[in-house]
Amino acid sequence: MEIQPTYPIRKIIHIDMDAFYASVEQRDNPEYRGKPIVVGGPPEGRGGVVATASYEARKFGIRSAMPSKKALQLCPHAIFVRPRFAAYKEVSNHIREIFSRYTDLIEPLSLDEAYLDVTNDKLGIGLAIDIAQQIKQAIKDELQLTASAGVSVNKFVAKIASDMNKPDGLKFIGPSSIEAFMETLPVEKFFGVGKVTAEKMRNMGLHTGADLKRLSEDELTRHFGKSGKFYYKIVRGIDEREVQPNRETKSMGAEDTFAYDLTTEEEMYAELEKIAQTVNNRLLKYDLKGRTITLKVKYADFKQITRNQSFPSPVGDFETISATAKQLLFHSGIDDVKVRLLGITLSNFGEPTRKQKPEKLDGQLELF
Ligand code: DCP
Ligand code: MG
Repeated sequence: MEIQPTYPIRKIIHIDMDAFYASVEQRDNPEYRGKPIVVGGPPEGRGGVVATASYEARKFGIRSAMPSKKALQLCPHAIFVRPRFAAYKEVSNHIREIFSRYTDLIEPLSLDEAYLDVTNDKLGIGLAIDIAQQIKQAIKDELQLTASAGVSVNKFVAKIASDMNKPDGLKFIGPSSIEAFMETLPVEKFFGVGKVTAEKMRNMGLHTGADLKRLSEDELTRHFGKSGKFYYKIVRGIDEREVQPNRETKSMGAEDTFAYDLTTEEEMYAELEKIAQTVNNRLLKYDLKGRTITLKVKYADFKQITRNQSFPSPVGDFETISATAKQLLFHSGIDDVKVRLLGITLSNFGEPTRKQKPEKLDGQLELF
């Protein structure tokens, strides 16, 4: 009897623009081309962070989310540019229009990144590699920008692949090479494995996919909860997640656990400003605004509280996020407390006309 695979075989492309904001700036300002460009907050003053850097700037070690001050230290002749989100949004709309020539199954992950399911492409091209090549060419011709594409049979492998030959890359990982590829992959590259889980895995002697593969599904679930089931499959190259064209983001935020407990108002406010800046950047990247701001505080004794405030219309700017979070923190009491974690989340992204009570967010803050 022939054994049929129990999971679907799809043709998935993951597209990601190269050094997105920086490339748009270099395209629109010829004097920036070939130069180290840092897009983000200014290096003077507090709280400025790098949104992205041109490839020329990355040679100096400059990376996204790094304080702009540090970027300046690494490369004193770098050119610092404030982001122009309207320009990035316009490019984003255009690339999505290009994608839609080939398929309607498009799941944007952010302004510069999307999954496409081209199992049944609109033009009947059939070969996913050809489709990826044509999309890259259209982006070059129509937008004078480069993108990298990953092609495979599922989302996870396609996403890993798009990152492998950046910039201007095209990488195909076919079904027969997936398992071998997974075995060499470091654990932190696996979907859903953050810093904390990666650390836990390394402490257990699990460094690569091959190590993960030695554990049974039960063992993985015992150690990593529900995600264990997912790891079990993914390390065998199985990822059944569909490309979801209308996926809704329910919340977006950032949090930080501190190396030592915060005890003064000044320290807490400074950390909240940093977190607010990260949240603001993420909201811009995903083109979102929300009507509810939630503050999460974890104390030294691991007690945790959340406090939220809702607005009549959606907000997303740094000032509002930072001021609201500080106010919520102030009202939760800051005298005689030891704070080990602070987090800010935006939610309630729906239409403002739909009357809703502020969401209760306790225990729902995992969606970062
Ligand atoms: N971005 C941001 N803050 C971050 C990460 C990213 O504001 N911490 C913004 C700037 C990026 C854009 O999102 O240009 C896309 O993010 P990517 O992670 O795809 O990074 P890039 O496109 O800049 O570079 P790469 O060529 O590595 O994809
Ligand atoms: Mg990118």
